[in-house]
Amino acid sequence: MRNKLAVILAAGAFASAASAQQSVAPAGRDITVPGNPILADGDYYSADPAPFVADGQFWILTGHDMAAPNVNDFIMPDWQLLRTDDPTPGPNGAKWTHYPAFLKPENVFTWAEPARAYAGQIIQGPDKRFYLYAPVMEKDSDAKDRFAIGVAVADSPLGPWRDAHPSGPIVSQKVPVANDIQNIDPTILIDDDGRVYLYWGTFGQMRGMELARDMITPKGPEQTITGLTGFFEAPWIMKRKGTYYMLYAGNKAGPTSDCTPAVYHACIAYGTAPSPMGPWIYRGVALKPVSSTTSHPGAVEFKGQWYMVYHTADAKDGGHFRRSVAVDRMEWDDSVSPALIRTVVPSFRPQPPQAPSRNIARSAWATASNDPVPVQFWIKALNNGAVKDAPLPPDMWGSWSPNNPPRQWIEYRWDKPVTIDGSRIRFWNDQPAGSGVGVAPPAKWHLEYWAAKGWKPVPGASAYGTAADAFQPVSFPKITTRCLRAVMDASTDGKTHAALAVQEWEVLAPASAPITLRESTTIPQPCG
Ligand code: FUB
Repeated sequence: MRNKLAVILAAGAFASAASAQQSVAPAGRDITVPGNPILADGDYYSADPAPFVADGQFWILTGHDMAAPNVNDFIMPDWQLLRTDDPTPGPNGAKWTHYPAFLKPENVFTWAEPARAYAGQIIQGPDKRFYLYAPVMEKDSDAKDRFAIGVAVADSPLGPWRDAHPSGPIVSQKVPVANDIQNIDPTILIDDDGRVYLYWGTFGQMRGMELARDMITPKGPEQTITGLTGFFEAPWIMKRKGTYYMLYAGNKAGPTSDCTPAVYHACIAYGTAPSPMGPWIYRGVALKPVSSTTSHPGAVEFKGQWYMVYHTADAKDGGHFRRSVAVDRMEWDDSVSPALIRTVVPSFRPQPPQAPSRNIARSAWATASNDPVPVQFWIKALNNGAVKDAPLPPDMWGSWSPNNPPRQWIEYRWDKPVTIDGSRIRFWNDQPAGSGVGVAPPAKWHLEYWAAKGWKPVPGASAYGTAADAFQPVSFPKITTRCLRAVMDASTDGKTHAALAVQEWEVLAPASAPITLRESTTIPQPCG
């Protein structure tokens, strides 16, 4: 509370000055971290990590997600810092210091709006001072998109921070040259020769530009960066053994993509170049998609070991807009030149054993009548055990297309026959029952199982409820099968058919047992 009040007072004191300054070094709180995510208890969500090394310590600048569980928006009022002298958890965990809300956009940039403290980066300049490159919203701009990149400077990561370019952002849709992209996600490199390069961008558009050695003044020209296959956002520039590496969130999607099956998800992809402005060549995937739809990388060498930081939805009550920062080792494959990055293996906190369950869907392999499913949906959402109040398309299987057929099915296959006597399904809709457009609950549905020679309706089933956004339970006398389908007749207005969507589909065994997750990547034989 003391810090919050002091920051408010500081903001008031500087309101009429040409530049703002956040004048309080915030207090940190020490925490012991047994594994990922670093902040896991749901008190503080953290996103968009950017690591840096200063004073022999490993630091992470992060954003701060504050969206309510059912809000699908980036509610990000401030930035946080995390600091440790060893990011790897030992037997007693890693020791971190957490500095919550150490900086707000409006307290350092007089020209910025509160909120939307998106992904920034701190780097130590040649003058030993720290420079923060921060995407914030300009409050008095008539640009179509008011996101802009400001630069702040401080003698210590904890501040006080002041605007290094008080006349406004160094990059926006208006400066240094007009552009029509969303100017966020800056990343910065000070090259071995002292030249400084800034990159930024999102929605598939990346720009790069040289800055003057003062770390602030655009030198130009602003260039469009190409060659980084599937680039979506979140670039991170780094250099190793003379090669320039660009990590980024990639969303080249499809059933055979090396990056992601579902377009809303992202992998962390990377490319290399022989010089800061390219030519860039795609090199592969450095981190597979995580539990949040967005993925955001940063990487740095610390005491001889490289680490990647990223965010996930893995904290308590986490979500796509309640993300949490994780850190893992990043290894190199020096058998090729330039070296490749070995795909990072995410690690987790020790988890309590899961409660036994009757649901055996999690050990099944899922497919659907509309395979390959449209890339906005994700077939594996059917049996991932996650149900959300406000799901995004990749949180469900779905069938939307411009001309929806009257019937669709989803299918589970197991490696061996299973005995079952119940099921629960959770439909999702954006249109009411009886609609012929959008996604509506099914007009009706039923279960079919593979019985020796063909698909047969599950005998003796109880009523099949069709309401969306609540599990619809069905029970039936025991059957043994290796394949089960939920067959859905689409809602119709008599002219066209709506699409269908299912968030989660459980299949119940007669008795609870420890949950088995499907580990095998081999597709079980079809039943028919
Ligand atoms: O946190 C807001 C946005 O989400 C960032 O700017 C992107 O990189 C994505 O992580």
